[in-house]
Amino acid sequence: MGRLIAISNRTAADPSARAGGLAVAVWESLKSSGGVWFGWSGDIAERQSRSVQSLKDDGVEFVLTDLTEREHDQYYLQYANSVLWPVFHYRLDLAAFNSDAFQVYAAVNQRIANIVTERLRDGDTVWVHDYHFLLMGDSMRRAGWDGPIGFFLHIPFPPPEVFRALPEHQWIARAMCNYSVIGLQSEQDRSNFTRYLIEDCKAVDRGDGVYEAFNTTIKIEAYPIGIDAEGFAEAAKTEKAKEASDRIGRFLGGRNLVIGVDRMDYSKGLPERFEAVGRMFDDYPETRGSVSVTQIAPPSRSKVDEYRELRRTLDGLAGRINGDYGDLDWIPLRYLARSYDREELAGLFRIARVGLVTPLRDGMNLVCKEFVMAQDEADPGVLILSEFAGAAEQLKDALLVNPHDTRKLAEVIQHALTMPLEERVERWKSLRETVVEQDIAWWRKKFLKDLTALQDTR
Ligand code: ADQ
Repeated sequence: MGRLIAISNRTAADPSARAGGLAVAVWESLKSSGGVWFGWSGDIAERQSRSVQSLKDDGVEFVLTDLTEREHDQYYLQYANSVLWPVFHYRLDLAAFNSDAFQVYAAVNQRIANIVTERLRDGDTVWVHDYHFLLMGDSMRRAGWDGPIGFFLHIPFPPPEVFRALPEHQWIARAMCNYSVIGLQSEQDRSNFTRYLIEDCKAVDRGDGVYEAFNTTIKIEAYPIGIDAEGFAEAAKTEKAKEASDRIGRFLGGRNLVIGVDRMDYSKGLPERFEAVGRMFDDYPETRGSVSVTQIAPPSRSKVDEYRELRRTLDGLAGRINGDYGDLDWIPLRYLARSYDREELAGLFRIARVGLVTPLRDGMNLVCKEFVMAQDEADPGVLILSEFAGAAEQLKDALLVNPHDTRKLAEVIQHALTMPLEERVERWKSLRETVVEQDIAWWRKKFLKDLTALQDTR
């Protein structure tokens, strides 16, 4: 096999960014093939001084470009994060449609495609990641690359009825048909995307995940992303993890911990989760004084208005719940707007009785898988998982909930808190088996097997 070429908006050029699931998966694949990783440097520069830097680490080459202020604003903040992110999470109400920003988005895809294509060699395999680069396949074809290109979408693909609201939907779908393999997180996403192609692009289903559209064939499959399962289980047993459990243990004073860990994003269902917690203290008085809920949610993309609004809503809800129910020696709902490192999170998950993962919509969600792997097998906690996370298709033995139904969610939290040990162990064993079997290496191999199969037939 030739070199593996990865393209993603952010790369793991900074070693501290190699801890996340995607970074680990891509990094491991690149190291074994002596690959190249293209992306944004993270810097903003004037057009004239905008550079393309190349650096090498452990046999992997990073080729990074700066963005101009305008590119950063229109391509990244506007089109990717204020149009595509909400639409792909089924939130047309939050989309700030903007066709000027689309032009810049397309231009950035083309500019990076040119940088990549100039540096490609025959036999290279290209793997593009996520919604920042939906047009990359098409842009690379324009730049002259005719080898296989794989694409993996980390976020959901919406139903055709929602996708059609995007003014540029035809352009985007047609451009995506230049990819050779398109990977989606779940069966639901795969079915949404292929239904759109059949209904709007006259695609023909050739069976076995192969579709024909616009005179080309595309393999379209669900490849649910996993985590470094054994690595996370180990992280939960480190000294740092234990210190974090001890610190929160002192605050808990023997109470049960219910934990949530998310990026602060409207897709994660945080206001609904807070409402449900308030409801639980209302409907189940026995939980007052005996349960502490901790939500960790560092602000992300704080330049975008909706996130500031979300922050205000959460501050208000947490204040109300603590004002209504709190006591001299008990804070019912703690909300920490900061991030913790992997070992600390693992330690917090391990000591929690319940993990609350209730996004309104999520491509996969890795936190639920991390929660499972961090548990103590002799006394595991219970996972409550939204039926609208991609992970719900795999983790059937979690307590699956509709996050909009806050009354029911309150009841399910109470049920999880009182679940007998035997049932907790049984559910956890089954969840653990899936998370270990379908881990990050399994995901990478599954995708690359399909992509390189095309390379071999050329
Ligand atoms: P995200 O939306 O970022 O990812 P998720 O998969 O849950 O969501 O989390 C990614 C990582 O961030 C996890 O490893 C988690 O531990 C970490 N993280 C989250 N909150 C944190 C906090 N408060 N402090 C420290 N670390 C935190 C996108 C898609 C998901 C998809 C992933 C991978 O939106 O649906 O699962 O990509 O494909």
